[in-house]
Amino acid sequence: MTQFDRNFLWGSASAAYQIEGAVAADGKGESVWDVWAHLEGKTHEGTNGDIATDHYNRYEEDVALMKKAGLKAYRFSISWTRILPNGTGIVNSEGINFYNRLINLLIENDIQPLVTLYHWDLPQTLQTKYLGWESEQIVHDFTAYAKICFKAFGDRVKYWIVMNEPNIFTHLGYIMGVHPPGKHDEALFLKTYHHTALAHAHTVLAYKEMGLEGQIGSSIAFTPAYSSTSSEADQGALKSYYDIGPWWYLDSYYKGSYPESAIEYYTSQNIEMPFKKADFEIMKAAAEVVDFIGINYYQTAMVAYNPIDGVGISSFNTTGKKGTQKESGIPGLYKTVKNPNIEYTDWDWAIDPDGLRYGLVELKARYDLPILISENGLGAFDTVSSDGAINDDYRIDFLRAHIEACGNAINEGVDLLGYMTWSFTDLLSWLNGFKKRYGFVYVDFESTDLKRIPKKSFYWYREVIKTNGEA
Ligand code: BGP
Repeated sequence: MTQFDRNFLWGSASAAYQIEGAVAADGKGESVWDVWAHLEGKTHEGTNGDIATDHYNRYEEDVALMKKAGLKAYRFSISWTRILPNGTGIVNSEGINFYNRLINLLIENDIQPLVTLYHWDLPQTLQTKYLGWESEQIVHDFTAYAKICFKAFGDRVKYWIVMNEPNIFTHLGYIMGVHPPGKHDEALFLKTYHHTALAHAHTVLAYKEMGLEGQIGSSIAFTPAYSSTSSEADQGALKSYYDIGPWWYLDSYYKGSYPESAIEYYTSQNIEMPFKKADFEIMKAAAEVVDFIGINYYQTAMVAYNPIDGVGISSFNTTGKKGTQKESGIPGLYKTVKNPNIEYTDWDWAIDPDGLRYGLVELKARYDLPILISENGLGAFDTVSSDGAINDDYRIDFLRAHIEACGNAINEGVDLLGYMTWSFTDLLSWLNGFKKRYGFVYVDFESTDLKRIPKKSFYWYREVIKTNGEA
């Protein structure tokens, strides 16, 4: 018998900057990504989202394909600068109209819209004006933007994701310097992350105050981990990894606090903590009423002790040349090492379906909330064969094993709302360009009409949905 509830949300996900294109159409303002991707050497092979899959102009074709695949849900993000070109102030009705058209079309086709409010495309005006997430003013401006969206679409949208992977965009933007604004500053990383937690909390509370019928949460990139040996040092490294990583990110959103041991660590490093006592009241109030935890799951990590003169943070494999990813870590605490028991993708991401079950069970034990898998998928170099087909059996194997892991987690008591694959069509990868593909639908980025071709996995997922997870 299937473990999946009959209302289980089988779907796929995307993000505005990665698909929409139409970068300046109908009054849209500039986002930090519109600027960043045009700076020399910031993205892989100079790729940018100016056109992307041109979803803004081709959304009808894309929704028709979703219908054909039988999707029950589709997760997409709203581009803040289509709604408010300067981040605050005058609302651009053309932007509202676009998302109304998309939402209505999805609903007409029995596809539940899951809407992300922030998937990294911060209005450039706010970056210029007060350095964006570095200023607490963003909390106010973001909440105001969210309320506009709730008012415009909240009668029809029943699932809201406030933030997408705040842990990733602040880490990449303020520690690694590979996302805008390209800084390397741990204190700023902690500060900007804290501002996302506050923005999430205020937004959740605002949503609840409006009394709309629907559910709200945020999506955190969740990488569960194992210790490489059972030695005390490696076990300690694993605890540090969780407290500085996943629990720091998730506790602030879902408990309204930060792990004590991590606060102690940062304080010992003379890094100033960004919070005020009153912040925790708001964060806790939101944690009490938030409806679900969103997680984006791609892989697990294996963690080992990292000596004080050990490795620091290293850059990612963005080329797809397997084996080029170096160890990365925090000296004196932990480092991530290769897991000898599992396979890796061409981008050196660990393929670990059972890690999803393990992670879901951990989350259930720590937070006891319903969970939405808001992203899971395999990035690969897909090729079109001579008969025009894309036989992505490796993607089918990957997704099938992860869906099985979801079923196992449900059997262990996890309340799972849905499963969104990343992604529906191929799209732009922030740091990896157009060649790292995730979709059920191949997009021919070389062709002028950006031709869409369903891959083998498209037809397979259709069966999965039809049989409620049995295929
Ligand atoms: C998540 C993001 C997505 C998407 C995905 C795949 O971190 O929320 O926007 O890009 O990862 O990552 P990548 O494109 O780097 O392979």
